[in-house]
Amino acid sequence: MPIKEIEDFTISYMQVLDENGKVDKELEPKISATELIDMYRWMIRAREVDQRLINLQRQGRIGTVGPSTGQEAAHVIPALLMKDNDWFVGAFREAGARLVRGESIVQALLFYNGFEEGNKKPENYRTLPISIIVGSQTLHAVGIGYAMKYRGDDAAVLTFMGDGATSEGDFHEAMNFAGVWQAPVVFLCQNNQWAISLPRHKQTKSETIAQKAIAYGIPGIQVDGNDPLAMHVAAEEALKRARNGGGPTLIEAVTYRLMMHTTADDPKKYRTEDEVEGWKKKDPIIRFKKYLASKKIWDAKKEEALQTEIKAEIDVAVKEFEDIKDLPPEICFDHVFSTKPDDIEEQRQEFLDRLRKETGNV
Ligand SMILES: Cc1ncc(C[n+]2csc(CCOP(=O)(O)OP(=O)(O)O)c2C)c(N)n1
Ligand SMILES: [Mg+2]
Repeated sequence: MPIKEIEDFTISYMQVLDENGKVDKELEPKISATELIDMYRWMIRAREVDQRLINLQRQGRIGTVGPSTGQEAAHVIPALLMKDNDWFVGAFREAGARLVRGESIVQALLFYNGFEEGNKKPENYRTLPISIIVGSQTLHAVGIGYAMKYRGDDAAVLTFMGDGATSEGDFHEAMNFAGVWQAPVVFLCQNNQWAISLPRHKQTKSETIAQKAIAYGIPGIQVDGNDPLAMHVAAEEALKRARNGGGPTLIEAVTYRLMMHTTADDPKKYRTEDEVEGWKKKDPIIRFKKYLASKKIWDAKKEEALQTEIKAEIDVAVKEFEDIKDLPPEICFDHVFSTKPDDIEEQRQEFLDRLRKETGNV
């Protein structure tokens, strides 16, 4: 029986800046010195806030945190390329990108202390709250994208998910309909090699996550997610495609979660120190700093000034957060439904009674 080849598929991998900070001159994007420094500042801000959140959790001053240290290039850079009228539909490991979108450090502290106020957005602010339900946000992103296309709004939606989310049905339904409807959605998968204790190879048999795009008829690319320049090139192209009516894109950003899944997790139980050490050498911040230094736009003095400035900014935010007095612990019951059902009110009462008994002062 004659066999006819119908289609031939390939998946590309892009790296512009290697682990040693050496740039591929042919692929190097033209980015002004001001913008390059801005990219670096936001990545440092993300890293410092992340590390402080872990410390505060360890001191019992905030609740559980899911750190994003090591993944800054993968989420901060695409967020920086967004326009005000683009929609940000995140998961839970893009804290730095949320800072870029204008959320404050105080809001992050509120959220990680269990107060939904941390998720409050100003009116008409095109950023959805953190989504803990793995993969679910991708459907919201496509719904928003479809609505924008219907209304003739020429903005893009940037949605984030982890490698683990790609084995959820939601992700596939979202990709399928994004393809069918040519919705202006950029799917940005932060493949950090782990879904809690489940390694990437037990998550999917596919060689790459990027190739999943092929099944849905949309462009897919694998990018070195620890390379800020490659992330810049890939995200800019995908966002432009979305805004110009070219439909969705899947970007697989190959990165690594350098810290624990959340502060309630001990990664030593399921992965080796050698693996972590290997990835530390690929840290996006280290290589980007080398690149900036090679361009003679960054030095030790500037680094010190930046670190001092950001640490002071975080100190102020922590103080502001710890000085907030008017957030009663039962406030979480306010945000479950817009019209409060009786059983939620009963639960609030039960919670208050218990609190009164335990503390005697509510
Ligand atoms: C639908 C659903 N199932 C399970 C969980 C519990 N859970 C939280 S995070 C996580 C792993 C997610 O892995 P990945 O998508 O790779 O994101 P990462 O945590 O690595 O950023 C799981 C299973 C959840 N939140 N939602
Ligand atoms: Mg993961």
